[in-house]
Amino acid sequence: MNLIEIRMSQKVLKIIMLCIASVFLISTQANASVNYAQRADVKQFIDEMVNQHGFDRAYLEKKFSSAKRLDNVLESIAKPAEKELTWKQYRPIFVTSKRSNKGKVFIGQYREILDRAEKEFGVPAEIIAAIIGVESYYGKHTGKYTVFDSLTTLGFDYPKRGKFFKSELKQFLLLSKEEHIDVDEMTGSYAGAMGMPQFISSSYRRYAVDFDGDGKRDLWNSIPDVIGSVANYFSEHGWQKGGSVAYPVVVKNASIVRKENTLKPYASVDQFKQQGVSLKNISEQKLDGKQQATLLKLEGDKGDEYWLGLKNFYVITRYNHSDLYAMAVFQLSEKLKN
Ligand SMILES: [Ca+2]
Repeated sequence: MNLIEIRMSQKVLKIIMLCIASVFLISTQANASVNYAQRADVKQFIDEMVNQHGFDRAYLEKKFSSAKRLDNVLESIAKPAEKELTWKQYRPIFVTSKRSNKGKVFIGQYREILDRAEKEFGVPAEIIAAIIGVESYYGKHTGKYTVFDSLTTLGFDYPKRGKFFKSELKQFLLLSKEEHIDVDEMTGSYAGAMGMPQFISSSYRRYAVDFDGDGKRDLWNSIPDVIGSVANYFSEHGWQKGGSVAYPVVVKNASIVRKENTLKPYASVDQFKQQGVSLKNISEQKLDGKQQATLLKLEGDKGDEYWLGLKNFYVITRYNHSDLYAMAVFQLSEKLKN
């Protein structure tokens, strides 16, 4: 959601894979000479947390004096924007038989909880499972960075997005306090996405739910909490119960296709039909023509593909603002149905 920060350029992907491969070797490439607690900007931040949020000054000073600046986090985030992956490059990473087989096992194992989440939030089991499958390979890869160190590094040593990461750091400390979790135990991606669903701190505080009833919201260890939280996130972002996500279409006149894909639906299905867009699958012709959609063009392995993305497609992009991400989640979820 990143939100969750999946910047899927080829180079970044390689780095991610390298990180996974050698995570025990490089998880704390730290610059030991930095003492954050002595810096004026950090002192100001501590003042705010003490005065506005009731934190103990001595506790925060101690934490910040031992916070590590993670140089590899700065390197990862500062990579120049590179060519985005195309759909034909992106799809084989996430929409694989291996990932769908593992997803079916996951669904079988947690059927009861997924059904309960579906009933309560209206989000299908396959969509919830696909999100967890894409984000962390069903909970296997949740990130090895100490999020306190990552967010301190990014908040105070990455001016370009310092405001955002300082805000996330604040949310993170509040989360730690509310959930009674030691900041040093909270691990995640280099950009601070945590647990099996990779929630950033603000999303964790706002959307995570205690779905196993133990009084805690634990997205690292409780699968029920993870399932309920993903479902709640979708529900809160307007998931339409029983609604479709996307349909493959044929486009008669390519000039109506926008140069860049628009994530948000911007015209009705009927309007697209009037412009020569037709559904590929006849049995789906019953699609409500009044609902809003976006027309997407993706570079597939057999040439350009066209899709109508509906409201639920847009909702998936609220988890990660990427058309490729949403399409991968949708197609993986479809594979999980069979
Ligand atoms: Ca719980």
